Amino acid sequence: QNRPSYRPFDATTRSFVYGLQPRAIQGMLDFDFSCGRQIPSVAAMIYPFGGHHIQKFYWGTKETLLPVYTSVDEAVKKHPDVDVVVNFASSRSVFSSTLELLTYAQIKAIAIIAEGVPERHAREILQIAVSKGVLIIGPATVGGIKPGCFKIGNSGGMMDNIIASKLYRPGSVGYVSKSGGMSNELNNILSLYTNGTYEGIAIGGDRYPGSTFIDHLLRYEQDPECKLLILLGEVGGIEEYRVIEAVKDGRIKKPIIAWAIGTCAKMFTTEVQFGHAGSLANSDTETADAKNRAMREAGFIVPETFEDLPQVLKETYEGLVSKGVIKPAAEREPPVIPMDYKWAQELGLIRKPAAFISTISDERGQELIYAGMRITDVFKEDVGLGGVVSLLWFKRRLPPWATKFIEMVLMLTADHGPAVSGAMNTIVATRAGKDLISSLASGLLTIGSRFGGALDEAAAMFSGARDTGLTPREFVDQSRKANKLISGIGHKIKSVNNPDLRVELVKEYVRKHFPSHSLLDYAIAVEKVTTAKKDTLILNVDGCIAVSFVDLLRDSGAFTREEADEYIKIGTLNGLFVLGRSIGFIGHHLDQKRLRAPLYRHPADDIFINMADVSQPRVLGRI
Ligand code: Q5B
Repeated sequence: QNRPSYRPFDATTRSFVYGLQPRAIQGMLDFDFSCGRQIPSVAAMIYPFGGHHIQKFYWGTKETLLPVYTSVDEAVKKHPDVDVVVNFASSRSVFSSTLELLTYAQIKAIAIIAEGVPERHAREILQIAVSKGVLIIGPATVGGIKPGCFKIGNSGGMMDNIIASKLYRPGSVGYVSKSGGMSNELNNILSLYTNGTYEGIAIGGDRYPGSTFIDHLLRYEQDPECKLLILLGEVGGIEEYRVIEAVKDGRIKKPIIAWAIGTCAKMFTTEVQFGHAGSLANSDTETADAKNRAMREAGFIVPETFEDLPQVLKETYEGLVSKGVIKPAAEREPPVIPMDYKWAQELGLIRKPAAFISTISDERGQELIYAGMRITDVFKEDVGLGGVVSLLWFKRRLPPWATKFIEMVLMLTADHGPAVSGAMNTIVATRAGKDLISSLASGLLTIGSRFGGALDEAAAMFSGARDTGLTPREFVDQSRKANKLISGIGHKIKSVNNPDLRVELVKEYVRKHFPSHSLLDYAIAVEKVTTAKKDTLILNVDGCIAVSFVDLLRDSGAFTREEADEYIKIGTLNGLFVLGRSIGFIGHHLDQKRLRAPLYRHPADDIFINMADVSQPRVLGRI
């Protein structure tokens, strides 16, 4: 790039942002757009992790793509026009990344944002940078801003601040400060009392900044577009004295307004350390008062207090205008940049209907909440797994007999051996090399109206029959006439003579703890009819749980009749089997993994294969 050395940033400056900082980049691009730049000031991001990819940003009202490179080398080769890097690397990695950046002659300025960079590292970076003629801004800085041209990272604040401080076009005042916050304050004051900021740099608050006040003020002195200088120093260090020397020996001739912050330190009886690492007076000359005095004596324009700064600034600026040194340009309106949706929402300027409604849990606050109950209370009150199911499925706390029943169901249905359809499929999937979730899904997808998924229909059939006044025999006959199997009746291996003890346990619990069990009684009466026909046509585990749950929903007093019917209709009861059996399927998957079970292939002699012979051509129809 052919920029004079005193002007490291102009309206054609292109940069890399090191690190994934989409918000800062969007801020830089919005600033560029408001300045009227034709191309974005950010060419690419460099981020060593996560692979090469692209990210999307707004460019005014349109969108633009920026590449993310995993190496500096690739970025530099792809973008020979880039000579500035905004380095957002953390304090741990900023040293190595900056040293790497310094090996590329193309890079002429690096802003180091990280705080907490060890002083030893900062000094080593500085030494190499000086030898290579690279400008370092920072560490521990927001960076700086060149109105109308280039913005380093988050400097200048949000767009409303940038527009209000007229940073979208250059002014005539160059400043240097330590603090990013005070830079914003200066941008604001300059926009109110002068024609605005020409360039502003925050060198950062560390004891060993990569560039100091004098480096930037000497640049501004050389730059013909910069007419008035401001030095905002502070207590601690001796950098202000280097500027005093430059004023005294004539290297700085432009009018310079200065103030050292921290004059209040004398009001404290003890030593005061302000926010910055370097803002501590180690001797009398390092106090803010001594610096202000010395600067005043050297011919700087130093106000009496910081509050007087705007007035001093106004007078000096107007003097330069009247002398013709500053010729204020005609104002132009910046382009309107649409406000970010999130920001507008935060300000309460817009509203939008939510795409989803959720009523069972909330993790947005300090504490996770299940249906209004804080997770700490879930444990304090020991609601158990049944209590959690009642909160998340039914949005209410059920009485202990009901939550215990839910837990009993989950325990009873947890497994029924490896031979059942779902366990088989889980095992076959596992042995085919599938992972836990896939194998579990394979088992779960096997649950259907014949295996484990008969609860909802059983609940609907039994309650429907009883509610319409059918006797058990009439219900069985009617189902037979309609060629419909009764859901919840029948089992492959269990029978009257080989009873399913799970079913016996459920019956016993329900009879003992439920306030009423009329549908269970009805189902047992139906079972009497079906088993009289065939002893395997028992009330099976699906059926027994289903009718008992209808009794719970209808008679616990916790649900209205409409709610009870709705829970049956929306498939809640099959959820009990799915949840319980997931425990077993996971167990089967882990078991097969532990056993190192090889790929399963079903023996061919166990499959009767019958195929049509298609080796001879068949004539279809008549010719
Ligand atoms: N018949 C369960 O069939 C099974 C009849 C019926 C009237 C019926 C069958 C059925 C309804 C669905 C159901 C849940 C397929 C079962 C479960 C979990 C499990 C599983 C495990 C676990 C068994 C023989 C004769 C025929 C049929 C008649 C059969 N069912 N009549 N209503 N429901 N039930 N599923 O033994 O005159 O000879 O033509 O679909 O509730 O899945 O452990 O394995 O924990 O994992 O093969 O317990 O009952 O009997 O089909 O040969 O029928 O009985 O019409 O009469 P089977 P089939 P006919 S629990």
